[in-house]
Amino acid sequence: MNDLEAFYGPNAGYVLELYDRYRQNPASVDSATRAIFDTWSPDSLAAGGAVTETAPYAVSKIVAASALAHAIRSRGHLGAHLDPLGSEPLGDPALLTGTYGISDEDLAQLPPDVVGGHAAEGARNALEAIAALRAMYSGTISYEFDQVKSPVERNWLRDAVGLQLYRESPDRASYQVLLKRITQVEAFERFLHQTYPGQKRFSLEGTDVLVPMLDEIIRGAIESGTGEVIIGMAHRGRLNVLAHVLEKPYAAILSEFGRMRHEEGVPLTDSFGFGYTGDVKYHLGAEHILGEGATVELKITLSPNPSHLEFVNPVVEGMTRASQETRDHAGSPQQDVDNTLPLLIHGDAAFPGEGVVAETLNLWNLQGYTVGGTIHIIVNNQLGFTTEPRDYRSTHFASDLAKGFEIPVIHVNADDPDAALMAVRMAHAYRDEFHKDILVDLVGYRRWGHNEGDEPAFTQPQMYEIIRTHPTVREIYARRLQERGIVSQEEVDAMQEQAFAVLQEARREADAGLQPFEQEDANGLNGHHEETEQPPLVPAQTLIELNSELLTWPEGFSPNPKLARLLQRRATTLGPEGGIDWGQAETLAFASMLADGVPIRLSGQDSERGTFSHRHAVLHDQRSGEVYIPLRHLAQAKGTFSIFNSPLTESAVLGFEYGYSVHAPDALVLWEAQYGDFANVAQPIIDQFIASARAKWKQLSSLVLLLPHGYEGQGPEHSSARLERYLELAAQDNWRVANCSTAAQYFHLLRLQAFNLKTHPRPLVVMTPKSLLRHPLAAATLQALTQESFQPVMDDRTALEHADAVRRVVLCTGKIAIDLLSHASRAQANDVAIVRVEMLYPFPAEALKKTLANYAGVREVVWVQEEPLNMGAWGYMAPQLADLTGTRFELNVIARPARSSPATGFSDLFQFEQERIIEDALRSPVTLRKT
Ligand SMILES: Cc1ncc(C[n+]2csc(CCOP(=O)(O)OP(=O)(O)O)c2C)c(N)n1
Repeated sequence: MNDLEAFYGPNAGYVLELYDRYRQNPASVDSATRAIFDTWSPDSLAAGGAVTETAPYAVSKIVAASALAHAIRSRGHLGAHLDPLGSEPLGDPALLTGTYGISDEDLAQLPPDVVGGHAAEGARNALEAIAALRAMYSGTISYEFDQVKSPVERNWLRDAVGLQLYRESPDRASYQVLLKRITQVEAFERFLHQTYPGQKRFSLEGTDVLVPMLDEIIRGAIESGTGEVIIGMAHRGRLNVLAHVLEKPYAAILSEFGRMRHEEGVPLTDSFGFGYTGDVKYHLGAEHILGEGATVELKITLSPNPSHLEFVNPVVEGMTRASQETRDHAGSPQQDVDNTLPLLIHGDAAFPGEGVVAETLNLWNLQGYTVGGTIHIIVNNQLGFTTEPRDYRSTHFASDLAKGFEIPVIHVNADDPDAALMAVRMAHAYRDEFHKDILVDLVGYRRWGHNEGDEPAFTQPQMYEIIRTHPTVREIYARRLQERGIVSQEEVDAMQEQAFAVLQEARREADAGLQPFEQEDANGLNGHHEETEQPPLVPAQTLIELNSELLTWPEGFSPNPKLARLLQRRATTLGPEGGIDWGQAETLAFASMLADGVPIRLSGQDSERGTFSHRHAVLHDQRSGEVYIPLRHLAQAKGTFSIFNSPLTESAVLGFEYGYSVHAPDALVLWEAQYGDFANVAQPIIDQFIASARAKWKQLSSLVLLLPHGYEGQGPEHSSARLERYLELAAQDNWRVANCSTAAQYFHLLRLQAFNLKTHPRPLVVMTPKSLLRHPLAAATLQALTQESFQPVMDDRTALEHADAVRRVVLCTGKIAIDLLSHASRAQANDVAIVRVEMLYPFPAEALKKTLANYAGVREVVWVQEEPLNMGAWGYMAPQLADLTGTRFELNVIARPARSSPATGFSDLFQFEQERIIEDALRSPVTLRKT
């Protein structure tokens, strides 16, 4: 044979490439191929000849077998039997023996080594080794690892599969325990189905094995000494998880079905007064301590969840990070990723469809957000409500999105409980070993409609024809165990009878009202709170010391000289001349809180420097690039300081910070929007969590939202933080909404929020300024920081000097106040007082009343805002001001006309309108006192 191409057929190029690799490094090919190549001589190849009479034939077969083995390892999932309903896998020619020009007979002639790896161990020939490989990669479990870039991880994963490290060989009793568990899961659903027909429960049937999978993860968590497992999941199977994993008593769940009313015995009005309005049962969270009081305890937390699918993901990640960190010391928090395990359970339609999933996956390796890996499980019932995969995702697998984040994927058929447990054991071990995310795609089906009132045959007639006759997970597993002589029919029946008997008993209890389930009110949600107390004043000397520490950098550390000069100006502003700007006031507030022992975490886009270059919390050495964070080096600090530039993401980052704040009630957690407008990208986190979680779930948070806001001619998108939306959502004392006009007020507001962390936790929404960041009229003095406190309403000091002359009180909030106060025509407007409403919600009725009482001759109250009439605070203020002013004064408004877009893109129009607003506001009142 002289023609290599003809001899080796289509594999010739591949063989030569392998041979080249072998010549450069013999270890780079597997041992069987190496043994063949050892017999080759480069000269014979150069001459285009065969190496020996027998080797070339063997080599072509060897290479073919080796290529087939490689294809099975990397694409076996395309041929795997994942669908319990029996649909054909996608397949791939690369998985077919014939594609390589060989047959099973050829494989049977070859040694198993040509397949290599662990599949070869124990096999008598290549055919058996390939069969073993197919069983590993294309059975009821299969894997996708090629997206993992690290060879160490890939080898670990291949070994785990090849050695079947996580396939346990349970004893008889363990099989029976698993069957019993699956029986409980099924019985629970069946019992609810029969007892409360048509009531929504979002049955787990078809993916019943999820519960034993969670059991297995929890068992593993106990073994690895994990302190807490935090679970995020949607509606599907949630009641089952609550009952069996969180051990919420059956009777409690059944009584919720039976009663469908709010807390028994509590009059509705009282309940609303408490601020608690509750949620449907399949959204509720729970906590459970396993082994309570024993030496090893594990806390299991199921986060409450809104209907909005997948938005709980970042919240769980944030809770996890909070649970992993200690913060009671100076510097940065100590994180122990082994302490807390996050577990996210997704829907197959929601996972590829909801953008917040990708946003959250992107967090896994970011220093500010990593939690050392999350175990993801897609409960894949192959339908999203009535929508089929071909209509809801563009990729073949529901899990494909995860591959872009280098996350390994394990697919498993939900009718094979043993394989499903193996999948989670392996996932857990990978997470513990590499501290990375991993995903299990649990492929099952949905036995009923989306909810139990739905008729699925309307839309999926063929699928449901199959499901109707498809045996349940329990039936299949019971039969399998019976066939293997592990259980008898009598034992199977007894398990079922017992499971139903327990449920019957629970129902009796529920009907008798013996066990109303009420989670202990650990959050101390207790009625309306009048905010009268202020944090203690910070002594001037303390602030002076902190300020000088903040401006002292380590020996040899050299930040940008221009920045250093700018910052060193802060050394003088605590003197009598003042000039403490917004950034400095914030830093001093933070420093004083750290000295009080309040840990701080702040994140947002470019927040380390600050979008408007005003913060500079992180300094960069000009030569080494090293960073120095002064707030981490304060001698007096008793709490940690964290600050992170976030990814360009709003939903996931805000959700994360919200979760962090819930789980770290000791810390002041702040999220800063680049511009306030961008917060609406995270609208579900605001609506579904921050604004309403307290009322729905008694979940408490003190998260601070910093939202740059103010009309400065930058166009429609950088002017308004949509203040109106936060005010519209304000009720039941759910949060505070503030718009400060001075650095001192901001200083005091932050300290007030920190002060209230323990006694009165509520989120705080702050409109933060842009032009006021360095405006002289917004700057503070040391005295204002150390001798004053937060004022919900700021009176007009100048007007007070001639209060009797005042006829018009202009009420306004935020930056427009400074525009009015600094306008040229202000000097002539002696009869106008400019009063600032700094805390918009809770509405400062008392403070406003007192302020108005200072102006005996006032005839008109005018609300002045830069925003269009249909935006800003007017819609919220109007009825409350009307109540306040009654018939004594005329109540008017000055604003831009109602608009659909918040601001103009034309700077001349902006100027014109702004001028008009200010001049109208400062013009002498024309209205007459009403009778
Ligand atoms: C953000 C959001 N959009 C729409 C819905 C309405 N919805 C509820 S369940 C569902 C289908 C979810 O399908 P999948 O993710 O596969 O979960 P499954 O219910 O099948 O377990 C839809 C569209 C929702 N709850 N949340």
